[in-house]
Amino acid sequence: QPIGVYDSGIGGLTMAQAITRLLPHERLIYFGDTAHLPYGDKSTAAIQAYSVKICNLLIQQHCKVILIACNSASAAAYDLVREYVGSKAKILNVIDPAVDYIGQHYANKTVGLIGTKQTVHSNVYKKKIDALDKNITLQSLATPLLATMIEEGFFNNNISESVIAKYLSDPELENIEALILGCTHYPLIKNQINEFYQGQVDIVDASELVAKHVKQFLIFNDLAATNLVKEHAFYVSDFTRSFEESTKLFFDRKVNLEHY
Ligand code: DGN
Repeated sequence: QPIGVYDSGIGGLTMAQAITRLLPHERLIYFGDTAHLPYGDKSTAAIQAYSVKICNLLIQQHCKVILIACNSASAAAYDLVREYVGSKAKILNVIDPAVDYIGQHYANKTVGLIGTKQTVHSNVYKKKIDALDKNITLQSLATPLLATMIEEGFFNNNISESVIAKYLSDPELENIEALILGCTHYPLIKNQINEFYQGQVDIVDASELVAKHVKQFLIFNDLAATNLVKEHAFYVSDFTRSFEESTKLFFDRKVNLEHY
């Protein structure tokens, strides 16, 4: 049985890639909800409705686990989707693995978070980090241009450099020891963020943490695949060139996109 992975667009591919590296036997079914991109500016109700529709498809495709590979949807829809899906599939989100990591490494410290408006204004990271009771101060900044900029292919160039520098110079992010990349698109600009901080701030990229979490989850629940049977499948709700090019970038080959 496959693992379902979904995001508004290409962001979740950073998670999908990390999972395929760590778990080469697992088959993935990826859904990029490109017709409704970006999720970050949508209402909670809208993101919940998109998530339910996508989960229905992934369940029809017999996914054993569904990873909400989007922070905005993890913030807006994780609880609802878990309840909706019930025992038909296990639902994982991308926020909990990052929060666990922060709890283990940054007690009594100040940590920054960047993400979409939905993620930051939901306060989900703050609530989960406060619940750890480790005296961690979280300073958050919504950076709504970043995901759209990345989705349009603007990364590793001087335009993305200026946008990144403008956001990261915000007083809200002063004196932080680590920065959580609270959007699954941001691993694509991790190098540029590192350059901005010149190694002074640790960058918490959830993709590897999430992949490890998925692995542990599969092993613990005795759900891990033993031999790869079929190719991964990719669905989109709208064909976009940027999505097609990104899948090439992540999977080193042209993949067949199906419309749903
Ligand atoms: N990649 C998504 C996230 O992690 O929040 C959403 C980005 C977007 O749609 N703006």
